[in-house]
Amino acid sequence: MEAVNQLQKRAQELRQLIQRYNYEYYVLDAPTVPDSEYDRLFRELQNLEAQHPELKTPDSPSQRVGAEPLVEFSQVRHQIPMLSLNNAFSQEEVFAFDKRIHDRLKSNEMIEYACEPKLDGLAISLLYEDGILIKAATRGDGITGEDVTTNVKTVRAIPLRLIENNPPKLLEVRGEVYMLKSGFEALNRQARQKGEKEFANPRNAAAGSLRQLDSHITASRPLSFFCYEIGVTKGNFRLLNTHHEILDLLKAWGFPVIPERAVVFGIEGCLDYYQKITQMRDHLNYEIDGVVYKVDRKDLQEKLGFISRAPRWAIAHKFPAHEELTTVEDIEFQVGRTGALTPVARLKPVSVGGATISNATLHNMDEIERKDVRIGDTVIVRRAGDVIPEVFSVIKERRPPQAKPIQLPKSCPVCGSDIVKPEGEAIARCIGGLFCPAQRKASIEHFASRKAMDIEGLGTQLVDQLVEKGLVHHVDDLYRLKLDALANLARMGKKSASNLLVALEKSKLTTLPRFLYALGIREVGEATAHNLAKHFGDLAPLMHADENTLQSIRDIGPVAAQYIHTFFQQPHNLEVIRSLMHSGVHWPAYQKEETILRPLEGKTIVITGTLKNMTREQAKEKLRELGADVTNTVSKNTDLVIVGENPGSKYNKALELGIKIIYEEEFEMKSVKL
Ligand code: D41
Repeated sequence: MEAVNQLQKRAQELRQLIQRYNYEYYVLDAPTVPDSEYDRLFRELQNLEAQHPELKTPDSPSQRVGAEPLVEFSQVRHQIPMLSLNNAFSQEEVFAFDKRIHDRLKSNEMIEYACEPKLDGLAISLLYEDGILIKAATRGDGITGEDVTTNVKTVRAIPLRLIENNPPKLLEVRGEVYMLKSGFEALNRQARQKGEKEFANPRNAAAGSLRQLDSHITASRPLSFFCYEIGVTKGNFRLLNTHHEILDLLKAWGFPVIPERAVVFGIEGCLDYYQKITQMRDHLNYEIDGVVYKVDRKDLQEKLGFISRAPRWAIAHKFPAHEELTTVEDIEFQVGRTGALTPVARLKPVSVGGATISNATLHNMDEIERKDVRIGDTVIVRRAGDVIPEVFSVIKERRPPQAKPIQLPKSCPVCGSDIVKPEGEAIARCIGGLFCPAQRKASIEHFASRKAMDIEGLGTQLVDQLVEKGLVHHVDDLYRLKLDALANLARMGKKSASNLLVALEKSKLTTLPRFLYALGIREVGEATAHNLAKHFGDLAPLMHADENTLQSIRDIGPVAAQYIHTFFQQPHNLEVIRSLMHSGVHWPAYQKEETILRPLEGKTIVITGTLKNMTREQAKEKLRELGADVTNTVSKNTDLVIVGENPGSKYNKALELGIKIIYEEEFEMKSVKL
């Protein structure tokens, strides 16, 4: 018994030491022991836990090496949505931001802003229960993300336990996981040596590393973390008055905060900060794409609230797009799903803002003429964030005498059909339709894409083969593919072939908007597909709708209406749809707009007391989105009163009048379900 106690004591000692050295290294940036000492203690703990698994604790640093691979990530709904940031690309926009704030606050007092570099990483949410990390999720769309707990635990800069003896019951810390520039370069060097694909930029590398089902892979990647806000809290937590104090507290609790943060006076202070960070940018060991300004005072933040998912009190001041010089080696025309010809410049490879670029879009013929791009030209290429790199302009002084002007091809480079470019339109198209292999491939790829039928593993190369080998002519042929035929394709084994069949099978259960989007009807993007689904509720009434009915729907104009109507008039399209459904493609009944979107329509709701996990403005906005009228006085017409901490007289009034009351926690539970 005594011996076991000894071991337990040693294990705890080791965990504490490792935690302390981690903190010194990642948060204070001031290690006190050499790496070798750290590694020795780490191995001792690992051995101890291997021999006595009962000594393992949920916050043990030994989990940082990875765990059993997952089959898939589960979805996590954020209790408080993770907002996005509005962007400013110029000083004017930054001044306008400051002015809006003063106008809304009806004050001309100078505002104090908390400034931070804007990391080019991946936003995540970390949930601590009684001071122990229990869940980590990606931001996703801000409402739901993916559970990446096991992977996040391998990131050493993220504390597995708070440095606090009396931690809040629940604490959500949000921040950015990013990859160090040096680590990113080393990773790409390795990939090059192994003949593997390189990551385009540190952001993709961070995202790709966190979205690994096998956390051992994540553990091997040089990821780090900076926190920037607190989300949900429960118990023993008093919200602080300013953003910078929150970061101070998080730092004391063991979270890395960005060392370059600062609090400045007024918007001029922000612009000075922008200049300073611009100069430091290339010397920082992480990629940033701008700086963020946040109103420092929490009470002002609350007054300002947010609008369409972004706070009014914060803005990202972006750096101008990265640019580089290179030469145009050739210009090719790619044929897209709708036959549109896109000229693409093949470039002498050049590194722009950390990513190697060898192709850049020229958009269309008009653009080529306007910019007068010729083969052999020296050009400026630009990459802004995630968008496709483009040829920005030509350096005419460097044009070689033999530079070749570009002409629109007369026939499709893929199928030989005629090319038409209607007068006054920018886009030239191949008229081959589904006769053109390029269009066929692109429509199949679109059908399989993530936002459409989401058929995992069906990428460009596989689609190319399927179409070229004649295995797939139209999208419905996908569901008739057989194992043997698939396994015989290049770069496919039995295993990947059967994975694809499983993915195909899985894709059969879809949703109406996904299916509509997947069909690839011109002008029907994701949003339109949703609107159509909401309006019609099912496929049949949509198929029979005339153009007038279609035009009456939100965001659908005469052009889209005509495309949709014509699409469902084509016997060929009807045949494909019938065949898809015959193969088992189906979707759950879709609730029409009225019932799904505005469940609180006609209800009058009052909020009283202080809400802990959202501001009153956030709560109001949410309720209004759901259709409710939010008012300030309780009367017999009130349907519901939501009660936070220290409620006022409205609470008594509600009790008096016998009006339905729910407490904040219940309100959150309900909204989580809605
Ligand atoms: O460094 C960043 N990428 C960063 C992102 C930052 N320093 N601060 C941020 N602050 C916010 C708010 C103001 C909404 C709390 C953010 C983000 N949001 C953000 N990251 C991804 C989406 C939004």
